[in-house]
Amino acid sequence: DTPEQDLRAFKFERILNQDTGRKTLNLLGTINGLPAIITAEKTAFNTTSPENFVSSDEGLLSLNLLQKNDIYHWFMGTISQSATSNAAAKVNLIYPCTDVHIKKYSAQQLHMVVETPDIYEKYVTKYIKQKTEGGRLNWVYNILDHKEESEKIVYEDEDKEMGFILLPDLKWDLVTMTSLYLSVIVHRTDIRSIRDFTPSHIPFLAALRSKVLTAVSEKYSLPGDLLKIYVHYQPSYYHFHVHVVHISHDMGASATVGKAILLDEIIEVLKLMGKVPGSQVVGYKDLEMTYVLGEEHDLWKKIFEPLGKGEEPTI
Ligand code: M7G
Repeated sequence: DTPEQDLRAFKFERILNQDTGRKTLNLLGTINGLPAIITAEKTAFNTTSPENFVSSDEGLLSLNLLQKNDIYHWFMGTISQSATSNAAAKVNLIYPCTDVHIKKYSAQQLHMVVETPDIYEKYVTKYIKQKTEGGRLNWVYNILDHKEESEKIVYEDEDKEMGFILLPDLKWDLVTMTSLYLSVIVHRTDIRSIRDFTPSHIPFLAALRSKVLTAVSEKYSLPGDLLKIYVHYQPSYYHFHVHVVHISHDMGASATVGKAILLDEIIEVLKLMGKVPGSQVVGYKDLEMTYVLGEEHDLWKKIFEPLGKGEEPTI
């Protein structure tokens, strides 16, 4: 079956989450009896020819005046759209999906947690090890081996130690510059998360940062001060990668405190390590990390919820 045939065969089961502000919808269902998730997001307005916005052929195709009062008028309208050049929505399909995907895309209560070096060492490392197994990183290796998405690569440095691939993130629609979203996926396989960084990684991170800025500026004519470059802790995928996002793009929780850490800040923190008198901090593994977790997240269920009740983690 083609990806479109798969998507059309989706049998709806329930809504996992909906955000009326960000205009997103997450649906759970099945395709050929296997669980599948559809996430949909209405796209930003296309502003390549704003003069056509009011055109009944190319812009607002039909209008319905809801009300008028003095100088105020409000309408509902339909907009001229095309799936290839001016789409109404960006639709992602994960098929077949796992329980972890279902939890990730479900509405849930959030909590701030403090991950001490001890909790990291004793429990979280076990969790991270599990999350690198079972084919969860296949999509990453497909990109690094040029098996998938190779035609989309924006820049590649092939060096085994210092190298990486810069390419569009699946969250980007590939056209709207103000929602530009790229990922940097490193070639080295020894960094699971920022917890693995020590000051010895400063040259690697600084060089990566500078090459990414040059590549984005050459490809998209975007200056560095229009980009947010950050890393997630915790990430969903434990192969080191960096998010490169247009400053105007409101990413919601994905780019806020409690989840996103600026690459520049990481480099600065690493520069201080080993220089603070009396400090035993050798790397990020020795820091207390505070972040946001949803109640459906395994780290919450298996580690932080039990610890909060004075019980032993079940990881
Ligand atoms: P993360 O910080 O591990 O997790 O980032 P998050 O999903 O909680 O942000 C992984 C990033 O990789 C996300 O921005 C995803 O949108 C992106 N991503 C995930 N997959 C499965 C793919 C893929 O197959 N191709 C590409 N290009 N990006 C992906």
